[in-house]
Amino acid sequence: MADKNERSWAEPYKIKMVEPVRMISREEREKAIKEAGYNTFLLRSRDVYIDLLTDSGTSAMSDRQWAGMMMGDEAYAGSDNFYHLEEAIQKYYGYEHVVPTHQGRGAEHMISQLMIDEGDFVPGNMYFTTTKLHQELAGGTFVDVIIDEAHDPENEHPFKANVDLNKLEDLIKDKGADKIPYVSIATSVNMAGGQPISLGNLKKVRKLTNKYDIPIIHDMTRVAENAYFIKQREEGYEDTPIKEIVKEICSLTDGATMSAKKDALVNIGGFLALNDEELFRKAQNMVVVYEGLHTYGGMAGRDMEALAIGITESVDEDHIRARVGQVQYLGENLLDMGVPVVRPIGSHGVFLNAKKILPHLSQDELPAQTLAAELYLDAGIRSMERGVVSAGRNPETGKHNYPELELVRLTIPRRVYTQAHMDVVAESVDAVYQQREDITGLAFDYEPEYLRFFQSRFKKLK
Ligand code: P71
Repeated sequence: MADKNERSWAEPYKIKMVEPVRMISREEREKAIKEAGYNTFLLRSRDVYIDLLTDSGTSAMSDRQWAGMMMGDEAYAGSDNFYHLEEAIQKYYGYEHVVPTHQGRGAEHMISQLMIDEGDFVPGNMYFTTTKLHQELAGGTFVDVIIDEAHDPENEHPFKANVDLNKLEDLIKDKGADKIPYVSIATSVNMAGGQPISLGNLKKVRKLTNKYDIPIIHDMTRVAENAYFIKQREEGYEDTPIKEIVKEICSLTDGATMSAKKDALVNIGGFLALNDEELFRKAQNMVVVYEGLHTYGGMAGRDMEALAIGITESVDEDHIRARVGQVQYLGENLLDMGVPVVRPIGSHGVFLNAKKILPHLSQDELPAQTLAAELYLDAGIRSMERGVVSAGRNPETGKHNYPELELVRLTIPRRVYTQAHMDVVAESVDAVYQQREDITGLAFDYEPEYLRFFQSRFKKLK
């Protein structure tokens, strides 16, 4: 996307090392997807041509990050790299205390167990699969307080991750502030299509939670991408550096969970960051039970070094403009082709509206799962279902949750693919879109208990 009054962007790097990719034949793809039970998570990556399953842990690291890997201090305790990481988090995010974890869900596990009691309610701006599961395992119930616009894939609201303050206050009044351990606020909301929350809205959430003395825990997995949209769209922030916007977002919250595998440009890692000293002590004690010592939490020294450097790179203006710019480029190509996608185009991927593309399939025929399988068949492009399969079952009734959004996510890894790859993806989506009427649905063949989308198997309906 060309910024207003500016020339188009180009990647602020050149390529030093390449990794070959190949497309196997249509026959081989048919065999591969059948063997994978029509679940893209169960494909072997060697059978994939362009891998848009996720932007998680799939980034290309910079030469500086690789140099940092060589500086790994693999001492069991007190590794230098931990202190570098702590410094980077304090400098760029402003949180005081850091507990490293192996990835995001390790931090989600700890914050949920530490703060949520049986019977509590956790309001948030749309669920995320692992976040909600950990809240439920701790005895809580997630309550969605995102604005209604977020559930409408065609609504062009610039800040679809905003909190509906009435929904939030009604919940607090209804359940009582003592039943709400914290409000869970994600930046660049994944399940809504990579949509941002505005600083204006976050300030209001802060004011409301202050009134009831409720903390805010920030899922900061894609905070820099959210900051980019604030810079583009929110009045008064046009000239504010991304770094400052990121820090302002963090300053309005009390702590954060981070999957560093996204924004922060590493292949593995995460952390829990807290301002409250007492809670930090508890988390530090808990991490030794589940992750590792409090100065590595499941990461190698070299991983912590790469992460410290990745955080610095993630808030660089040129980087974030090219990163989000590439996603916008793909999205705009698809819009030009008339393919129904979630609008506005998100920060980390383009989300295809499977309900609209396959209107002849009921949600029980798993339109998004079906579309993801068809995309793989067409040109070996791997995407991810984000619909009824991801939404799982209601723990009380055992029935499927039926989300409004039935989406297929084309997730763009950072610094990995070129514009030509994006063109090939758009052509393939268009080819599948043209033959949409002939596509039949899927049914469950095997379903595991937790996070079923990862391991479920499906069979083709005739
Ligand atoms: C993504 C992932 C990875 C994933 C996780 C679950 C299902 C499918 C794919 C992970 C996130 C995330 C947010 C906002 C916490 C986690 C968990 N996203 N919050 O989008 O996006 O972090 O994977 O490091 O444990 O593909 P973790």
